[in-house]
Amino acid sequence: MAGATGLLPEAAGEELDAYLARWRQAAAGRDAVAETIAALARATAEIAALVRLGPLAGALGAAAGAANADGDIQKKLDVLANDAVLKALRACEAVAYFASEEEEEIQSLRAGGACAVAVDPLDGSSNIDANTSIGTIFSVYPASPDGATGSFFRPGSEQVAAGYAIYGPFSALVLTLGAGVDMFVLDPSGLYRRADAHMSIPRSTREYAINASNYRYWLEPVRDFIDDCIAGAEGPRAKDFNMRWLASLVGDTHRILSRGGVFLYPADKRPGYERGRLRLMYEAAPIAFLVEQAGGDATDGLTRILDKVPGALHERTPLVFGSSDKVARIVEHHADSSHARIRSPLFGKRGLFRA
Ligand code: AFP
Repeated sequence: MAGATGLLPEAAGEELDAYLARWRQAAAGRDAVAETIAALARATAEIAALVRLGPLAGALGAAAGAANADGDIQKKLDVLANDAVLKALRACEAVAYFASEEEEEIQSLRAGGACAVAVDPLDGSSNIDANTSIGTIFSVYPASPDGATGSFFRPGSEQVAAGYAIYGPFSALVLTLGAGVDMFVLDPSGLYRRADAHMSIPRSTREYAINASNYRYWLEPVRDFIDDCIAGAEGPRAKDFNMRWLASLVGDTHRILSRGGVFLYPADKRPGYERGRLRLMYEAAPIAFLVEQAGGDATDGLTRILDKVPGALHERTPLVFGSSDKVARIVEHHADSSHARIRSPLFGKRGLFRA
């Protein structure tokens, strides 16, 4: 039955503000994180309203006339999204430091703030004019007494919150505060309402996500894994697989959180891709926190993402995450590559004794 808005059932979910109020009252020391998440929610609701206008808001996918620190050409929406997040965090008394894909340096916002926030303000920029899902990714750390660098150059396991906003057929905020993953859907009035208590990733999957056009650049462990998937029921895995690739980390993550799967953006042989394409601090680490909280795993092929410490603001990392059985198999492939591989005609070009 339609609710007061005429669109929502009466039993629509709990508003994010009420959820955060309950969370902060349940234990001491949570006020700053709750206020930071509320500020990020306001900023992402503002970005969602802009994205919803599409071309009516002007050419959001057009080049903004500059490149970011990592050399990516900035789109208008990259800049507008960064401005929206920075404005909301400047107004939030809880936030001391701000790191962003669109900023050359870490910004100090407020002395005495208890939190440090790293963001990819607009992930999936190449999809803006294609009207496919894009998003904002965020990571929250306790501000360090050692200042800006101490607040961000640390293992991702020290995050206190992480999440993303996805701007798609429905817009939503997917959030972890360290006790599972919840989804809040943006309703027509601009409020986030809880829609899914504790998203979880199935251990196994038959679906992988990778940009297959880069096959010739991949290193052997990734090629071996994908070859086995493509070989399907007649190959060593003895089952068929499916592939998806949205070229939007947020979109691929949301699918994997919703139904399982494994995502790979590996290192490859192209110049500049020696560590893949995705950035550790504001893309891989927050996604890894969410994925682990949902029962999945995230690695660079050899090291757990949440154990890695960035050495630079825009440092890249190979990224593999999703259903834990498949992540484990990809790690095995990477471990195998350090040993002579048995070449056997029985299984074409690869080992007889493969797990
Ligand atoms: P853009 O924000 O520049 O579109 O990059 C998006 C992204 O960082 C990530 O969201 C995708 O998974 C990945 O790049 C897609 O990379 P390819 O275009 O090389 O497939």
